[in-house]
Amino acid sequence: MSTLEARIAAKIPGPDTGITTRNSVCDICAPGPHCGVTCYVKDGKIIKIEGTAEHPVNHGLLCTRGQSGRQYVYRKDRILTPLRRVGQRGEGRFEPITWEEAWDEIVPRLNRVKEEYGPSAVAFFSGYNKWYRPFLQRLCYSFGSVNYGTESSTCFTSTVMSWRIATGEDVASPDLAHAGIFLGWCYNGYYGQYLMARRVEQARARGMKVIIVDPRITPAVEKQCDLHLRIKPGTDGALALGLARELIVRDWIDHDYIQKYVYGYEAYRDYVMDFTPERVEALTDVPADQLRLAARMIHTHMPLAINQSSAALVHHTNGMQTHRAVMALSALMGTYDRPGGMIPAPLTYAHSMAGFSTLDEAFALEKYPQGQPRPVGAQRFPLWERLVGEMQGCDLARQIREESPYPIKALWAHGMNFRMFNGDRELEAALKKLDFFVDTDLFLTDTAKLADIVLPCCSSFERGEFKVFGGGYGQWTESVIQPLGESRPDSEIICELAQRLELDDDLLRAGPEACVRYILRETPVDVDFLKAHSQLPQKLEGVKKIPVGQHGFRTPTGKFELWSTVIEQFPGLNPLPTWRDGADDADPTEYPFRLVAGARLPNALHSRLHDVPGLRSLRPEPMADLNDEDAARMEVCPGDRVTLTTSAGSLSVRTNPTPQVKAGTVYLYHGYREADVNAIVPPDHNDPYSGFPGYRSVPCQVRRCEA
Ligand SMILES: Nc1nc2c(c(=O)[nH]1)N[C@H]1C(S)=C(S)[C@@H](COP(=O)(O)OP(=O)(O)OC[C@H]3O[C@@H](n4cnc5c(=O)[nH]c(N)nc54)[C@H](O)[C@@H]3O)O[C@H]1N2
Ligand SMILES: Nc1nc2c(c(=O)[nH]1)N[C@H]1C(S)=C(S)[C@@H](COP(=O)(O)OP(=O)(O)OC[C@H]3O[C@@H](n4cnc5c(=O)[nH]c(N)nc54)[C@H](O)[C@@H]3O)O[C@H]1N2
Ligand SMILES: [Mo]
Repeated sequence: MSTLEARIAAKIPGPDTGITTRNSVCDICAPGPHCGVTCYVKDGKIIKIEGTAEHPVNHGLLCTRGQSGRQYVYRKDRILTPLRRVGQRGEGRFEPITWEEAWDEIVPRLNRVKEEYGPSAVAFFSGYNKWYRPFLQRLCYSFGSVNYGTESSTCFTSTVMSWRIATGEDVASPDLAHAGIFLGWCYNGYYGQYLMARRVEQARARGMKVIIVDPRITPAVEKQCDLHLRIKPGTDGALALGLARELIVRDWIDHDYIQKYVYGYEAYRDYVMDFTPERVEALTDVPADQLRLAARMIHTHMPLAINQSSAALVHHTNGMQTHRAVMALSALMGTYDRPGGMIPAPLTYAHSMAGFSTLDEAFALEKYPQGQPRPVGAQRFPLWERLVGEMQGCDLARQIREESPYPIKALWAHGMNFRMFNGDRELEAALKKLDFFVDTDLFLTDTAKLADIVLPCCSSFERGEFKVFGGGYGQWTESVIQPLGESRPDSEIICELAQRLELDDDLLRAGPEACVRYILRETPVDVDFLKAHSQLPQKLEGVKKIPVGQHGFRTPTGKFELWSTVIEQFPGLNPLPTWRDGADDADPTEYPFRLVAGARLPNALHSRLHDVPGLRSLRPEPMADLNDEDAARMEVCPGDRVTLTTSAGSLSVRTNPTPQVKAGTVYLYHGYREADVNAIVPPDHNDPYSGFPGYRSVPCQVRRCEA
């Protein structure tokens, strides 16, 4: 091998090797962490990636998923041209068409539905991706429809609702840098948020104590925990109320804070008095003495910060109330909006938080249509409607099927995955019933196969976009390779649809950059400067941040509401953070197990990585994690197949017996084509407050499959 060949093989950049490096971001997971990625490019192809050492978020690190970025971008099912369906829905037979042909079909068909059934008969939906959402939301409203909805019908928004009820803010995050004790409720940073795991490591090194509430023995429990409360899934509300009782009875609470800033304390105190340690033990499996110890640890190691759970805690039919009950502890202990406690943080741009506000929400809502019916899900989940306003996507399948209270006939979707919803087969059937369905994705997914037209979008490496990062950073990224085939950024596709439809919205029609400049117009962010320094996030000088302790409370009473003056207006819903079991009153002889559908795996991100070879090889088949003693009792060996049965049906899957899983529980990750767990999470197993599916405590039977 010549020296040059050796240098090329070693992927060394230089004029002789023709290899260059350019920086981008990984957008495989949530926008908050979006890590900096340095791409090695040769002949227009990415040949290697690594974490960007100078990036202020990941400092050169990448997780298992991020490291697969190259395989993800070049997945063999990437869509390279617009496609028109020629077979039956779901069959997967398409013909390639030009963008012109695609628009020629899309525009009249959307307009026809609008004329015949009204604009709200066209729904606009986004899957997990957040980066283009302000544009999509505005598109929906400019079109005249109220039915904008997203994956956030099942993620994070229930958490947001609970904060809006308590404090009027969208979110509050644990101040790990100053906390004395971290209540890691549903916290397993090593699988779900490795950058947070790092921050917990750093805080522990300076003496912070950690209590973890989790049914499983996770890496976080093994490495970062002083006390593990091994709870029965879906019973967390009882534990939170029991902790509150213990703190009150011992007189360890912050009377001064409560008196000044808390509304409804007396009613709440009376309510929690029933949750004695012994009763809580019977309800949750957490020993009474451990509850007492946890309360004492909180008292001795103040200030208290609590994990902000966007999924595990709120993925229950009692989830929103449970999240309220947990966060109420920050009011009792006086650590909401206090150093080392829970710090309110505004959503800055496209679901990312950078410590300041932009006009992102105002931009999205500016064209909200008047005189339209209520959004999908509003009747079934009225508290959601009041606090969120978007459609609650969990009711979409029902409304398409029943056409009640009005029909939904067309759907414009970006990155839709029907398998994300409980009772997903009903949504699959509903999508087949639509008059017209357009899906935009990178890959020809099973959901895209149900569409009439599929549009190809590109990845974060193939586009430029505005981003913000925690700590007050902004960046305007630049593409590192040309978009594959004829794929395009979603933001451009959305703005072009606005143009093609000739919507009364000059701003959207002017394109993504004009929109971003508009969103940033009241901040000192200099877009031109960012564009000229695209390789790294830039510290944004002069942005307005509210100091800790001065956020106040934007609730009707101007206080932290333990008794909600908003919820009290809704008959049948309880203004206190009341408890009931997430497994409802299922018969324990018929369904002795609790199925936890979807706790995070390090090698998976929802449905999008199951077809990435390197990641798939780490867990080649879907596996149900079962407690090893339960498995032994049922004579189930590692790798044997079991049948999981719920009131919605059965599925069969291989097992992985492990002591990490608590007895009586069974875990299966979601998004697998060949073991679709949401098919057996009943379609009506939802939280009446938020509409969120109860994915994490489904009454279940487990039986060994005979050969
Ligand atoms: N690798 C990976 N990371 C991800 C994702 C992914 O798909 N893969 N998804 C991202 C997204 S969209 C989200 S919303 C977040 C979710 O983030 P998390 O909610 O933090 O993630 P999970 O792993 O689902 O849950 C954390 C822990 O909660 C425990 N748990 C489950 N049920 C219960 C319960 O009823 N009570 C208690 N106390 N604990 C319970 C689980 O055993 C698990 O160890 O993760 C994000 N990060
Ligand atoms: N049983 C169970 N179900 C769950 C959960 C659970 O814990 N258990 N978690 C819920 C939660 S918290 C979440 S967040 C959801 C996940 O929500 P999903 O929307 O199911 O997430 P993904 O499968 O990651 O992504 C959906 C699609 O987006 C495509 N995509 C990726 N990037 C882009 C892009 O830039 N543009 C476009 N147009 N498409 C793109 C992907 O190829 C994929 O097909 O699942 C929910 N469902
Ligand atoms: Mo999520």
